[in-house]
Amino acid sequence: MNELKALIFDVDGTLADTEANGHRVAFNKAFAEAGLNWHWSVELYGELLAVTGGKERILHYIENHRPEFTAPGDLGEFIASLHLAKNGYYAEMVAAGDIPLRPGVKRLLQEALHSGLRLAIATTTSLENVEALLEHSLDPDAVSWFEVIAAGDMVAAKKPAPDIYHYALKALNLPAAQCLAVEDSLNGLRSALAADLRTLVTVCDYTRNQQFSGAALVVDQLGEPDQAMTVLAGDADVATLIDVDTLRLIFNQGEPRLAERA
Ligand code: XBP
Ligand code: MG
Repeated sequence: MNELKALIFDVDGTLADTEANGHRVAFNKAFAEAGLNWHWSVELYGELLAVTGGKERILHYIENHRPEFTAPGDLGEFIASLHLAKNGYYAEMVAAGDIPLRPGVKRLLQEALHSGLRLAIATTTSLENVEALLEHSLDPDAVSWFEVIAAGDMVAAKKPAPDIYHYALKALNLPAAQCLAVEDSLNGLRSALAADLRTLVTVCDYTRNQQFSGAALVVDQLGEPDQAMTVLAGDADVATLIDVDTLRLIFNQGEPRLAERA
């Protein structure tokens, strides 16, 4: 039987609720700064999250919501500069401590490290955004807790494609059968399953109504000793939080079935 050797974490929505009060707000500030009358409400942003990647999301918005828009110059360059400005505002918010981690994240990461599990990240957002979040919201040294940070444009195809997980597995030099992914969204789960990874889903506000067929377990949060999680799908026995024992329990329940990966 395969032994669990490493955990591969998504970032946005999984480590922290970065979207509604983080990236979304930063996108809107960048739009205003560029003199655009675009505003992404909490509700619209939830729809736009179907498209992963900030640059890809802006392009999708222009094509579907602003078909009359003409960029000043090259569209790709215009989107890239808007996205850069967005990330500047996002970095300010993270540095100000405005984006706390979700319950149980710090506890689980520390416990995993102490028990000898290797840690990695596979995310759609940029390396700079991940490092800022780890440093300011987790621990000044937290970047070094992760052996691999697979992020953003390091791969051509973003989630739900498996590329970012393939990249992380290759850098870890481990087979998928010895790793567990932690995700918050259907796009993330699809990406992990397509890379043959068993996957724990911890839903966030934007994803709690999605269907997570193929997940090893679906919970509403990782939980804390004084804040029990709710199991939404799967079997965590009597566990009230996700700790390393719970991860091993769900890992040993078996590989994702082929039919569930589609
Ligand atoms: C996260 C994303 C990202 C963030 C914004 O998806 O789709 O695009 O919304 O980050 P996941 P960037 O959690 O599945 O990785 O603007 O840097 O793309
Ligand atoms: Mg996510």
